[in-house]
Amino acid sequence: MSTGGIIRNGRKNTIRFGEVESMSGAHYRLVIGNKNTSSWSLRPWLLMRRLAIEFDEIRINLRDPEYAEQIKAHSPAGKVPVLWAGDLMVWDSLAILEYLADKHPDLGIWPSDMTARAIARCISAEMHSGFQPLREACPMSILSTSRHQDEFPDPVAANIRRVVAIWMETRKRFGKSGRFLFSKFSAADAMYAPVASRLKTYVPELAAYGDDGTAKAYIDTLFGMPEMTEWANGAQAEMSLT
Ligand SMILES: N[C@@H](CCC(=O)N[C@@H](CS)C(=O)NCC(=O)O)C(=O)O
Repeated sequence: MSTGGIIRNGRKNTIRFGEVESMSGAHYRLVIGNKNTSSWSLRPWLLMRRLAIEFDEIRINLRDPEYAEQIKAHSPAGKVPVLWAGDLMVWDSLAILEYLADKHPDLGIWPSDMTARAIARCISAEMHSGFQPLREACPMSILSTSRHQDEFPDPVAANIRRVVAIWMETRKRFGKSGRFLFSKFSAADAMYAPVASRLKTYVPELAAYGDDGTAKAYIDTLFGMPEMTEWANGAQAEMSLT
């Protein structure tokens, strides 16, 4: 593993895996995988960038044959993402979002209304523990736009219909005063951003899965975020390295 140096405040053209990209004075360190494909990594990264929570970024190349050893240097769980807050290690994307919500109650990481918050947690947990057929059939590849498929096996199609229904229902019920699921960007949007990427890459026509235009517009909202562009640019920069 390249232990590398520290890149200060870097949004550099040249990037390396295994290096620490540092924001001066950042309290957190976020260990992530490849930006093109590491869907779990995108969730906390997007939330932290969007809400301007500063962090040092450590990238592990999951295509390196020795990646498992490299992750183990950061987490015995052997998975990314991992958040280091001082000497506290928080592994697992959803646990990281919950920890950040505890640490930064002023940032509105979950919706402030208790009913909305309960639903936000339900749909986030449903994403976190479900949609395996969709995840297996349509791995995230944020830079790919031409993998459209006209048909999917039934379990995958059922997942797509369920995601569309969740987005439509949530937007209609809680999203009237903004463009995100609960109007304002929240942890639920962070959890679904990689799902949006999958649908964008693989599903040409969401109307076939019940969309009345809400799901399509929501994907556009997520991909219109400058932070998503920053992530995709990072993915592009990594491609030359892998
Ligand atoms: N439930 C975990 C899943 C994490 C996960 O599967 N991460 C993948 C990368 S996206 C990983 O580390 N894969 C390496 C491996 O399984 O060896 C979370 O939410 O953080």
